[in-house]
Amino acid sequence: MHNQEVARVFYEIANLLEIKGENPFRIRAYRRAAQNIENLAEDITKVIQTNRKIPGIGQDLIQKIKEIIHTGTLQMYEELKKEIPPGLLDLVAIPGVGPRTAKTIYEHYGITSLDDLEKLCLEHKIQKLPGFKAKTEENILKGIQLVKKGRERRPLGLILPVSEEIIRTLKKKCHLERIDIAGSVRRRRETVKDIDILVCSSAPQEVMEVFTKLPIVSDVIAKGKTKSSIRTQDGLQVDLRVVEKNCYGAALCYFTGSKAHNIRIRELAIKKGLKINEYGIFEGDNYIGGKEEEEVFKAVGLPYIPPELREDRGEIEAGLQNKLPKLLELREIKGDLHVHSKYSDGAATLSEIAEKAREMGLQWVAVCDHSQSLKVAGGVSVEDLRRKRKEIEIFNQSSSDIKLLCGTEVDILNDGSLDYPDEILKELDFVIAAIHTGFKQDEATLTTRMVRAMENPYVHSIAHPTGRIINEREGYSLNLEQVFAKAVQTNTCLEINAYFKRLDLNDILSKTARDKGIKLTIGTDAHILDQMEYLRLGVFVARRGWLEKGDVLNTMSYDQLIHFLKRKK
Ligand code: DGT
Ligand code: CA
Repeated sequence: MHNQEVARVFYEIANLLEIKGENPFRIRAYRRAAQNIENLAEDITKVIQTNRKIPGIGQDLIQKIKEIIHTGTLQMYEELKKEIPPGLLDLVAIPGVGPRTAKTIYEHYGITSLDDLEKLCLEHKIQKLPGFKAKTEENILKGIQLVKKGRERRPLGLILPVSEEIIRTLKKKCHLERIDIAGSVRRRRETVKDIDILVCSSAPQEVMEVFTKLPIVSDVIAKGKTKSSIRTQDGLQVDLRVVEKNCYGAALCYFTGSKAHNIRIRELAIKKGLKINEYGIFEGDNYIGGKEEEEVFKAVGLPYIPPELREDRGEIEAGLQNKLPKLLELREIKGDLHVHSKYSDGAATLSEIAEKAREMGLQWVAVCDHSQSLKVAGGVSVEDLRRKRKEIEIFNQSSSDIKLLCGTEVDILNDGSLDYPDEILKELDFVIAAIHTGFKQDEATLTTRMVRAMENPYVHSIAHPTGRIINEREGYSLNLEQVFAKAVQTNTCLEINAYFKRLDLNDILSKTARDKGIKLTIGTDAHILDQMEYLRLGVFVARRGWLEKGDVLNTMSYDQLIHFLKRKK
């Protein structure tokens, strides 16, 4: 996957140009291109090879992308970097800093490192700069914390494709009996520190050779007979272990974790006079099993526990009482409840969206474009919304398999009213309401806004309810207890936004919502077709939140869904 690499270069070019004070259109073009590339669910190399269009990317940028893929960098970027003091780009990467702020700070204090900036903030020297406030300083400090955290843990949505690519290559090039992703990636945690891979092979040396020479490798940290570690060009660590056939299941359990879950399993084992570790299940010194994961659970009196639940959040107790949930499966999902089309800032037409849904084996899609006042995101006027509805009606009449729902992601305005009048909302199949402005309001104001939106009889769900963006922004200050209570009272659903940086509601909050009887809606928030593939990330969150088929609207057939959505009205 070169997507991240290419996107990063383009983002940095945009920042460098901004520091230099270049043409804003040129800067925006690079940033948009970077965003669209980052959001591709497929490898950009493939997209370019097959001559497919990427929005915002013309011939000039395609040449640049090819150069990055072939040489690992871009001449023009390297030249630009020479014009800017080293380290300044690191400051720009801090959320809440940006090129202009970084430039001002640099001009006054001459610093270019994160730690120096943190020190200046703590000494309250930043708020003394012209045009800076105490709040700016506070936000920069928060931003620094986020960057530090982000260096440690990256979003699953970016790491999963890398893991899968490694597995594919190893399978193709080595003699393997078994191979699995373990660790937090297998448990589908929203962010991960590194990739853990487990292998069983009759030719372990060959596996180590191939692994340490993968094209993504930048350093080999360790290369041994049974364990090797590499670092990718992106700075991500990947560990690979080879284990014997007889202990494969026990090792897979051990290296899947979580650590907290493993501890509970071992305690149960001890109570039964057994010992369980990565080498197997033992009675005294006698090996009595461990080839399959199921044997480990069985030995301690548990049914198989899916990896997503292994966090010691009640799965052991539930398992012992045979009350584990029957987790939602990706194949049970029949549609996507949040996709943007060309009507607002999406790149695809209605029929392209339908075609993508067909390809993914879905049955329907709710096309939810932005509402009229969200001008930056191509908010749809009332007139265009009616045109869209007509187009969807005609589409549905002629489509025998895929159905579209005419939806909107209506803005919750600053006073809590909605960005379309009720007469308009009531004509739509599906309405999600979202906060896109006034993030910095206080808890009471934000909560009241959201609660008011839920009181509207035409609002079915709240999109990305907490507003957090992984490694970039904390959620809005909301009183979630009140939000959940109002959702119950008004029969309003809450979204699990499946976009890789959002995953909001998260696993724990999804479980809380479900326990209260709230239904969840999974929506990818796709702005380009490839992003519809993020649907699985939404399912992962749901599974980590103990959700079953009946807890999410996405498992309904089109007719069931339309029937259900009428209930609120
Ligand atoms: P992360 O931080 O995203 O990499 O999360 P994990 O869970 O992948 O953590 P990692 O990579 O440190 O370890 C992989 C698994 O190996 C972990 O989930 C459980 C197991 N493990 C690692 N160290 C220990 C340990 O000291 N004790 C136990 N019981 N298990 C361990
Ligand atoms: Ca790990």
